[in-house]
Amino acid sequence: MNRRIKLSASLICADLLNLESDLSIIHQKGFDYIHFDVMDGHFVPGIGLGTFFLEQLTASQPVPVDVHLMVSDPQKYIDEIAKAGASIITFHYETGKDIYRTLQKIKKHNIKAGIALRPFTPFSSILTFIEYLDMVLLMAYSPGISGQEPVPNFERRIKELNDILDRRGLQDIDIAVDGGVSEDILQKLRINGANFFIFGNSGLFIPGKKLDIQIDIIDKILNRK
Ligand code: S6P
Ligand code: MG
Repeated sequence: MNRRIKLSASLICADLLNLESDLSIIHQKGFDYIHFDVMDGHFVPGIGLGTFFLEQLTASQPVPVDVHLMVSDPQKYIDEIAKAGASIITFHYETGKDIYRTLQKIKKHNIKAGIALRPFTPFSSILTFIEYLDMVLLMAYSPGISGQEPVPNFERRIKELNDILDRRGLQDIDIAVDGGVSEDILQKLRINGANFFIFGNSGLFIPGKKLDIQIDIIDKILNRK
């Protein structure tokens, strides 16, 4: 439970027409990552964020980028995404593709590898390879469409994963939460063991609210500064 708190801002929810300003605030306020959703319209309903954009993003600003692949065939994109400058690549267990080979492909680029899970995917499915991971990303709702509510009792799922990692002495694996991370539930997510928070429309890019003030609220809740 002593994992360092890490904050990531979900790019797809930012003000894309004023991106420079949003990204500069995120940097100044000490965010650890920019979260970059890649959607293929097959694994999830939406289509989004491609490699050219990623290349520009990593080349033009200093905050590292964590890429969340919501695609049916993650292996196919690993090299391209790593070369575009990703610092973490996370892909979904539910793709059913060769997990070990995909992890190897990511590690070959000397970057971090994460596995993402839909809300009802059991943890038993990842136990055989959990120690190879740098991060487990828990989707609080079914991926693909942002701004939904977390599934009921989602925090119990965080606790379950936290206990599994504790029992195995895997303190270095980040527990990430993606989807519905709002100021109302942040404390509950943290207490149950999450340390890597991905903020989108629910907690960071809120219409009518100023980004820097919203980050101050987050910092206060997490006791970050
Ligand atoms: C959802 C995607 C997320 C969202 C966003 C969720 O499919 O994986 O990364 O873009 O970060 O946050 P929110 O607060 O909009 O639900
Ligand atoms: Mg995501």
